Amino acid sequence: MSEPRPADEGGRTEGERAEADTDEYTFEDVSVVMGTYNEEEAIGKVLSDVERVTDGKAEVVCVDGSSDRTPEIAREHGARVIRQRPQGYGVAVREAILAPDRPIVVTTDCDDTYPMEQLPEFLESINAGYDVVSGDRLYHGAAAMPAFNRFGNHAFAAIASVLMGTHVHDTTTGMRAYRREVVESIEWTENTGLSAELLIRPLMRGYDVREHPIEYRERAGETKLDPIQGGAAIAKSIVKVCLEERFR
Ligand SMILES: Nc1nc2c(ncn2[C@@H]2O[C@H](COP(=O)(O)OP(=O)(O)O)[C@@H](O)[C@H]2O)c(=O)[nH]1
Ligand SMILES: [Mg+2]
Repeated sequence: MSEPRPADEGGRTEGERAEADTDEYTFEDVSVVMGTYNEEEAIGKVLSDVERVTDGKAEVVCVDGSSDRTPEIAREHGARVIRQRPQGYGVAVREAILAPDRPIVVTTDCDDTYPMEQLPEFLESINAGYDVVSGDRLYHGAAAMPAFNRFGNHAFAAIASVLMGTHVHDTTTGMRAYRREVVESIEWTENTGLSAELLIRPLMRGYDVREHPIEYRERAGETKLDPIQGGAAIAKSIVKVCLEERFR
């Protein structure tokens, strides 16, 4: 098989190249979405990073349950804010994913742990044909993650890998890019375990999913997830979702 030619070479005319270029998604096709729950320490930085990295082109949607200044700061940064009574991570993120209509949706946490500087790499992978691009925090060691969570996340990945029969590395990451048709074609059921569900169901339905190594930073502000209760809920979701997909 011959090597594929770089996109900017070969015998294509200007016109053909321009036409091909329009097939590529840009940040004008991207919505960056997140649940926000009392994140006034982090939200300004996270939204400035998105604005800078995407040249102000990505749309930002926050589903917000805060009682602090988070929603005002988000609006000052041009984000669309949808208010929602706090009901947990997954309830907020599901709403955030389904509310916009741009063809690519990127999730993140609003705590400055995820590297918005790597958004262009996520878009590149979508343009290379992947349906889901999942940020793998554990690849570089995740030194900024509390040791208990790191252990839990390795365990979740091991359980999910066995149940799926496919090796995955980080099932509960908050940073992913999805083609809209993927998130709209599946009925989501989980709350605390939504992140794992959003990886497992697409993988088990044959979508092209890629894990992409990301840097992970220390959290600004307090975590909203109880590690023990939340961890147990996630483990339960992983088992339930894997079995449901296997016997679907
Ligand atoms: N709107 C809303 N957002 C939430 C809720 N619970 C968590 N979040 C947000 O979801 C994201 C993930 O929560 P986080 O505390 O970072 O969980 P951790 O990464 O596991 O420590 C953060 O941006 C939170 O503000 C909720 O009940 N409602
Ligand atoms: Mg977080």
